[in-house]
Amino acid sequence: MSKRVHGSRRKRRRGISAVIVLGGVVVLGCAVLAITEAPQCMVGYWRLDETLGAVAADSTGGNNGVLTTDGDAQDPSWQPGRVGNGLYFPGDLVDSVVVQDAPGLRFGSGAFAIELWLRYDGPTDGTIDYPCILSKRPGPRRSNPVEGFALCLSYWTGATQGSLLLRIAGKNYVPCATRVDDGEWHHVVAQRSSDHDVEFYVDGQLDGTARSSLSADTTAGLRIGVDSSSSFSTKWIGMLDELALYSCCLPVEVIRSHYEAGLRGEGYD
Ligand SMILES: [Ca+2]
Ligand SMILES: [Ca+2]
Repeated sequence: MSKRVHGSRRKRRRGISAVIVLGGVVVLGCAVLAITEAPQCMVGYWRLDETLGAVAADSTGGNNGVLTTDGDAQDPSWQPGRVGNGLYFPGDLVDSVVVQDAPGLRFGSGAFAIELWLRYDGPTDGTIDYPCILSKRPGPRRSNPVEGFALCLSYWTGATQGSLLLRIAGKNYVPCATRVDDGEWHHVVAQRSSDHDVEFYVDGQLDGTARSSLSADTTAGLRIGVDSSSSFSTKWIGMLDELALYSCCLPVEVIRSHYEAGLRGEGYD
C-alpha cells in the first residue's frame, strides 16, 4: 500500500502504479494523477443529477443506466443530493439502476475503484443484513454466484456495524472502523491496486485495508441500489450520489480533493 512519507520520491506516470522509494524499500501503490482533473481511468460517472425520467446518464459517455422499477408507490426518486441531485431509494428490493455490462467495467484481478457519496437512512440494527450500494453480480436473487463484486454496508457479527463491505468473487472484506449509517452524507471509496492492496476511505480518511487477488470479472450488468444475487436482504434505504467507477485506484490526494469538492457542492471534475 502506498504510504505518504515526507521526502519520498515518486515517478509521475499517469495510469501506472507509482513507485515510492522508502529507504531502499520499493513500495508499489496507486497511480499518481493530476488532482485538478478527473482521472483518465474513470470508466463510469453517474452524477445522478437527473430530475425526472428513467435514464441515469454516464458522464464518461458509454454506460448510461436505466432506473428499473415495478412502478409502485415505493420507487426511487430524484432528490437534492450532495452535489446537485441524487437518487433516493425508499427500500424496494426490486428497484435499481441497471447498467449493461461492458468490457470497460470488467477489472479482472487488477486495479479498480468505486467512489460515491452516500446517505443511509435505513435501520441500523441488522434488520437489513447488508444494504448494498451497488453490485455487479449475476442474478437471479438467492443464486449467490462466486463471481463479480459488490459494495455494501455490513451488519455481520465480527465487523464494525454499519461499516463498508466490499465483496469480490464471493469473499467479503470488512476491515473498516467507521460506521457510515448515521443518516449523514459520507464520501466513500473502496479500491484495489494492481498489487492487490484493498483500501477503504471514508470522508477522505483511510478507514480499512485488506488484500485480494481474486478476479472481480463477470459479464453481469451493474445494479445500483441492491445486490442482484444475494440470498440476504440487501435493499438500500437512503440517498446515493456522484457514483464513479475507475479502472485504477485513486491516490489519497485525489480522494481528499474529491471529498473537499463535494463539501462545496462540486463533483469530481
Ligand atoms: Ca449528483
Ligand atoms: Ca418499487
